[in-house]
Amino acid sequence: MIKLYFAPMTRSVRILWLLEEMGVPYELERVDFLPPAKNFFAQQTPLGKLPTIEDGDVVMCESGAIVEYILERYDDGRFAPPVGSPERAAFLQWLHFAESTAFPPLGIVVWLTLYRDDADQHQTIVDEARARASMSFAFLEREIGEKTYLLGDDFSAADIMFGFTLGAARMLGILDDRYPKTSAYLARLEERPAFQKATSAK
Ligand SMILES: N[C@@H](CCC(=O)N[C@@H](CS)C(=O)NCC(=O)O)C(=O)O
Repeated sequence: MIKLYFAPMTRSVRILWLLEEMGVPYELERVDFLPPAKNFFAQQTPLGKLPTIEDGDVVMCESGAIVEYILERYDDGRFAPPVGSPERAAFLQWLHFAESTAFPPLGIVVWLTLYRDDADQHQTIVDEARARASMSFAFLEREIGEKTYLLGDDFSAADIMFGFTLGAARMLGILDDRYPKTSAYLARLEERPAFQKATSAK
């Protein structure tokens, strides 16, 4: 059975959300998130990061990779398009865009405004990071258009990856009513019972 090391409000929410959507049995190991002001890789998990999973001999961190692994091993085709299909290309792009392009500027804002207490000395960098984050959401706003989910009518694990990023952006005041389609898309994600279970886990 998959063991998920979990702390609320961290990227481990993505994995819990996915497991809940899929109905895959799991064991939740609740740990306290230690804000990384000084030490990295210091979380109380086998690899020092959140999320971390154990699945038999497999031990992994890195949320996007964990999502792909769980899908490869346990999905029956409901949460990702087939390998090699055009839809798969879009799926992979959004899955990775969520963490590799959209999240990094948010990480800078979090780092400078929440984990350090000298944000006033870095206001230009914080402002630039917020502006750079906004560009990703402007891109998503154009791309999501009238679609229900990132791939169209079908929900996929890429929506889980992006849903967490959007939640963080809204919490930081970066995702707001400048992006009505993106905000409506996030609201649709929040209606899902698996999202609610993952985000209310204590
Ligand atoms: N790109 C990684 C980022 C993982 C990450 O930085 N997680 C945070 C919690 S959301 C963490 O463990 N921070 C403590 C640290 O970096 O040591 C992923 O998507 O899993």
